[in-house]
Amino acid sequence: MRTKGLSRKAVLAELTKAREQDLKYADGKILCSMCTEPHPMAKKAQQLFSSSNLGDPGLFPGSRRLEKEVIKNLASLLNGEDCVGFLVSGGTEANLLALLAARNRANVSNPEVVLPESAHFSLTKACKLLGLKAVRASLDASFRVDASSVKKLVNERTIAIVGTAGTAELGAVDPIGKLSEIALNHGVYLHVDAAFGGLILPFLKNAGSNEAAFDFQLKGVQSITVDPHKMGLTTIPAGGILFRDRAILNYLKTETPYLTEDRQYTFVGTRPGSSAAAAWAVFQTLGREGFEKTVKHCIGLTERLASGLKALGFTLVAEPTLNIVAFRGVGTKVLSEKLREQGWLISYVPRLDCIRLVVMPHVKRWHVVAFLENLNAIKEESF
Ligand code: 0PR
Repeated sequence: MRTKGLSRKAVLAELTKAREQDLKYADGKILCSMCTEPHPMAKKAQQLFSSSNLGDPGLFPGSRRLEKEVIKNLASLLNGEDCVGFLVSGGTEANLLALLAARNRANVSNPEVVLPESAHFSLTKACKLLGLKAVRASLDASFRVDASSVKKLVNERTIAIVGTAGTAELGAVDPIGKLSEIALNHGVYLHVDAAFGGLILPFLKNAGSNEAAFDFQLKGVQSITVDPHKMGLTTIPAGGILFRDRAILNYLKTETPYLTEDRQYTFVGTRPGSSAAAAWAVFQTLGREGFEKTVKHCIGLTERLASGLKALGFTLVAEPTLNIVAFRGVGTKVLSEKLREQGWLISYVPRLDCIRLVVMPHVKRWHVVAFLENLNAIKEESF
């Protein structure tokens, strides 16, 4: 810590320097992130509410109201009119809270969780923290969890089954309807990790079909993770956890006797009211129509990218369900390194030996065209 403070100008100059080192979504080269440039109204709201703390909501009733309204909006998108929930630090905390509730509800010794092989690593972290054994269910040919594998793994120690609606690697959507049946038949808790897909799937054209159901309309689903700071176009941090009904909260409750409210249900204590305000501002500004337009843009570009990759002779790992494309060809790893050298921020997934691209709202048509041209040039000169 310096002894004497710097001038405002000097501090701002240093901040600007650091900011310039950060990559910008607007450059269109970030194709590996599930976050994006926040909507201008989210940034504005975040500034307005920068001192608000949802950890002591009696001091900030306005912020608390906005959080409740955001949760209500999410619940109505996910067909869960009686839901309760919270805005948390991200999908990791949301998944942790879901498994904590499930574990406390079941109250069995040597508890186990059935996780698809494709489950996000935040669930592995949660299992470690909660003393849960993760048993892995295998995937089918389209990288969705195989429901028969899940069924075989359920036993008296199982405290929860997890399904993913939009896997981080491929955007695959597990057959949540089948998982819901298994959960109901065995009296087991089902958690859906829709951290990414939860703000895409409700806006897709075929969202109404039974086959596509992944939310609270399925009676076995007890909780859903859905993150506004991914496809919700809001500022970080904004994860979301929704529970089917209020009764589940008893398994999460911690007494906080000297605060303005005498109990908390989240893991994090001090929580930014600005996250609630920012998400609220985006939901109000865009409405359902705005989200539909954003999703249409991303899906349209994903299709353009997928057909362009095929035309260049690459193989898609799976046909995209959401706005994620994964592909491979000859020397995929080397190709990924060359793309990075050219400034493209892409992910290489060793487990699948593929390059993964996430088409977030900051990606524009000309970025896709430039990427395909660059990829073709690298391919021509290297292979
Ligand atoms: N569940 C799923 C399905 C996810 O995709 C993620 C994060 C999480 C849970 C955990 O969410 P938090 O990171 O909010 O706790 N998925 C991204 C990933 O791991 C997170 C991310 C975002 C990574 C932007 C990089 C990045 O630039 O790929």
